Amino acid sequence: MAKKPVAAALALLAGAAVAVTAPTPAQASAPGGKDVTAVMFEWNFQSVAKACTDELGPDGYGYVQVSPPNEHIQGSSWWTSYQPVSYKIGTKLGDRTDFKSMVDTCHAAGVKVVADTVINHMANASGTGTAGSSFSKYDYPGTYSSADMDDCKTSITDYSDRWSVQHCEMGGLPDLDTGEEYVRKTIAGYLNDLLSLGVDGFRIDGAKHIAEEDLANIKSRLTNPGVYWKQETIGASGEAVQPPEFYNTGDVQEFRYAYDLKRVFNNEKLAELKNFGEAWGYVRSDKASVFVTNHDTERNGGTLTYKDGANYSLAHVFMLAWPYGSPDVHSGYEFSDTSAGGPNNGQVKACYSDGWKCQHAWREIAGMVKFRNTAAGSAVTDWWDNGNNQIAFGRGDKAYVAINHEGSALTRTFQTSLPAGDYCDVQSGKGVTVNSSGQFTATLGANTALALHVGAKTCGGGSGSGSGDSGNTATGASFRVNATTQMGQNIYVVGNNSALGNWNPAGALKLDPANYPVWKLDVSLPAGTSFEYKYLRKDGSGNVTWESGANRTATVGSAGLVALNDTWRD
Ligand code: ARE
Repeated sequence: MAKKPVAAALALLAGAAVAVTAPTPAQASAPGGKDVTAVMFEWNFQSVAKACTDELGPDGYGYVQVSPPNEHIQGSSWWTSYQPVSYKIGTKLGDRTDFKSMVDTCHAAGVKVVADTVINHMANASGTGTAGSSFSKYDYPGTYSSADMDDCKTSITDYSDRWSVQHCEMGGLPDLDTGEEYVRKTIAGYLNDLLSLGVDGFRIDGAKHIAEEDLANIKSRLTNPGVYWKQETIGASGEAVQPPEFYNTGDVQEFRYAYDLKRVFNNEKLAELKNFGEAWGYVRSDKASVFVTNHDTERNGGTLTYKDGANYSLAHVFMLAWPYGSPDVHSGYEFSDTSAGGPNNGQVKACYSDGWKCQHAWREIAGMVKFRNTAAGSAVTDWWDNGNNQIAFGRGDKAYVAINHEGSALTRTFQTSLPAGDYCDVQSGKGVTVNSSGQFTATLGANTALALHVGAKTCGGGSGSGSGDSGNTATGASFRVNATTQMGQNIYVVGNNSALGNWNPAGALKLDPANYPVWKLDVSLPAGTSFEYKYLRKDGSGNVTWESGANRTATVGSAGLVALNDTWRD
């Protein structure tokens, strides 16, 4: 992730907008081609392990990021994770054994592990931590004493003052004196412990508040000083400390990318995205870590969130298709209280249950991970836009995406650089044929996307499971139902054949809320099948509510999917 060949191409793109439509510059190879991280916010370690096996590995994610694993203050709020008490591995998300087992399971699934690490400060509290250690503010027996804290004991108020940002307290959180030998050694000891458990990378929380030379010193002490290193460096104008200062130690999170995607998808035109990236003043592509949302900004309104429907899912489609930076896909939970911790103390019994959103598994998002992996190293080609909110572009002869962010359908013959042949649109699960001129004609519904890549030639295989793999249905039913739900409720479909659960609610198939309030699922059924079906709703306790009215009926045609666009009947 730190080194990507697209950087060179992007440097060209940044310099001249015309390069966007120019032929693809030759790329060497695509080392580390799997650069997408699923950020499993407040998921416990056992649940992360299961997600690695079931979804992240098969979907092609390169990394999974987990919430801080070290001992912190107790409490139900998620932000307790960010108040360290010691560097013992042990929180409500799991103990050292759970953590190690998760790392091993994820590795077996081909997914590397990034730990969110909080090394700028300690807890602003007194009591007993999640692993049983007693502590008080400025004194954490066995780890640090007051001598290890920075000189400034007041909160940062002026971000234009470098000394204050890097020596004073972030919101009252006792600041570690990272210039001190003992502190550097102790932090490196913690990171080396995580490396010994198999961790592959670190997200450095509050990196902006630590002098870059201190971070470099700590990193130089690691058993693997080349470890992936992603720094939380919020760039803001007028501030003394800016992200590029941290290139030397690793990647930097480019927050403006997410802020701008929100503005463009909510209020402006997608056509503007033609030169998105360094030309917008962002950090270097090969150093950028990007996201549509993160755990802070989905709560403070800075970015799009799962509450934004298609704007949110289409922004992910764009992010994953566009060669700038290394994307994080935040996978969190529904909330109304911005402090609320993860449901069930982080245990995810099933995706889309108990408020867990499982964004990493949404078809629109998951299907784009392999698109990105396949396109790695190929620059943007064949850009098209309608001057408004319909755009399309290719990634050389590897991939092509179209996004219709308008309120009516788009029918068009698209020009690609793809080899002729049959492809699967990994957004809809429908087949698309590219002719010998590289063209195909398709209709995109309002607020939908279409995405093709050479790694997904056919849609055959398996019913839609919500896992979002590129393999979708060859023939069958494409259920879409507009249904509003309360937190913890899910929409299912059930019908009169075995694929649809034989009218048994226990065998009903759960729909995917990726474009909430539209729930959707594609189910494999043989061509020519006539069937009856109905939607039902289940709450977190398993109570079932059937929609009203007569059974619905449909027939799968001789080829392709029967598209069902329904509205829940109260
Ligand atoms: C909690 C309470 C506070 C209390 C504090 C100490 O909410 O009221 O003062 O405890 O008792 C998270 C939560 C915080 C929480 C903290 C500790 O978000 O609310 O505080 O955990 O439990 C700055 C930093 C940036 C930081 C953001 C939040 O630069 O590093 O603030 N982000 C990371 C994490 C957070 C986490 C922490 C750091 C702390 O991602 O989740 O806090 O470990 C401008 C500046 C930014 C600045 C921003 C907000 O945009 O450019 O640099 O971000 O304002 O101040």
